[in-house]
Amino acid sequence: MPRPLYVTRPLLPDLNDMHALLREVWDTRILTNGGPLHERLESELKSYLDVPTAMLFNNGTIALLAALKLLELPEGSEVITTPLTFAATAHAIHWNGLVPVFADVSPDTLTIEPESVRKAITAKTSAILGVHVYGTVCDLDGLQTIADEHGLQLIYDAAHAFGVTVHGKSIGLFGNASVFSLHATKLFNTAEGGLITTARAEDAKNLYFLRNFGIKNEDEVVSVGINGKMNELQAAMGLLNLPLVAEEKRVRSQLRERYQDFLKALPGIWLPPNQPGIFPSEQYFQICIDPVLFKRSRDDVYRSLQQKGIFSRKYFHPICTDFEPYRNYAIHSVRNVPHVEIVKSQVLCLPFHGGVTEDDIDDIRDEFCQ
Ligand code: T4K
Repeated sequence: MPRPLYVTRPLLPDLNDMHALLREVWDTRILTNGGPLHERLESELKSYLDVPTAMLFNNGTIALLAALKLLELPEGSEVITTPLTFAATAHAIHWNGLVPVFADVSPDTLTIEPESVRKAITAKTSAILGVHVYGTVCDLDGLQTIADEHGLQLIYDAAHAFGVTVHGKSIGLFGNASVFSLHATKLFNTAEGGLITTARAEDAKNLYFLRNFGIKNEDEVVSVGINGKMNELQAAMGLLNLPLVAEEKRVRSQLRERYQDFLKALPGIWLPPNQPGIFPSEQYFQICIDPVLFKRSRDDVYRSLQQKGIFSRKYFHPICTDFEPYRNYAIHSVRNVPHVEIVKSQVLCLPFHGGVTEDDIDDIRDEFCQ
């Protein structure tokens, strides 16, 4: 039994294929700054995701910073987001000189809840940053309606939503921009990497400047850009991993069914929502454990699995408002007690990747069905 078993396992290309592709890099000695492999990957991703603009970055966090910068939000203005996310989401807002404001999550999806967003709007609000957390798609219509009503920009952290479509339309086309992470822990990875997509072809030019110091040519710097460039080694990983994504998704989708088969009958276990019309990302398999109904706590299950070498994760506990920098920030909610405050001690992501074996599934089933 291969243990430890982690929550995720990166896709890796065949080492001989990687060697052959790296030969090209060694031959040209072009290592970064928009090399040929980078250009190929960017163009492949544009078609794969069916978007007019797809711009590679060196990681998802820098891509988030750049996407927020693209919106040219007034300094010090407020951006409403979810506290149930990775630290990078809130930090990217803060690093842009903006103020993160937190709104509660929907009990059905655990994504940011439009009615709670309404509660968080002030005269200083400039944007909403939705997160398709675990790959669950946000209430796209609900958020867009609010954004339109209040003249706000809408941006998505799609770190977990690579390849998702909504009634056939790429998730990367919603809102003003979508940001993907291509980190090792993501379904499609370039070891470290990020991607911004938008529905507007004209955004590519500004994003190009934002990721390359604002350099237009040898004599001109036209905007306050950063070093957001993906290098050729990352791009090589991406080119070879992209064709492997479909098979990994197929295996994960079977694993999802196996988990659901034994979990759905158990009292106190919340399962990921089934979202009609949505082609899923298969990024995470998140559940919530109600300690009263299930008669065991999330932390108890987490520790017990760990003793068997199975490393589930409590994503995203602690939530952003538990972090030192955001400790005094409110969570705006339609409830007296925000749902996220309850769910943060219940959520657990089970191992979800092509390396999970039958024995692993048996051990996880035994853990839940004692
Ligand atoms: N927005 C959202 C919603 C995000 O979730 C993230 C990143 C971002 C933005 C920012 O994107 P990036 O700047 O990272 O591209 C991991 C990742 O580092 C992070 O990318 C990811 N979200 C977050 C959810 O998970 P940790 O601290 O949980 O990583 P770590 O090292 O504990 O890895 C988890 C497990 O994965 C390990 O137990 C073993 C396995 N693993 C990990 C790595 C790095 C491997 O098997 N191989 C590996 O190379 O943050």
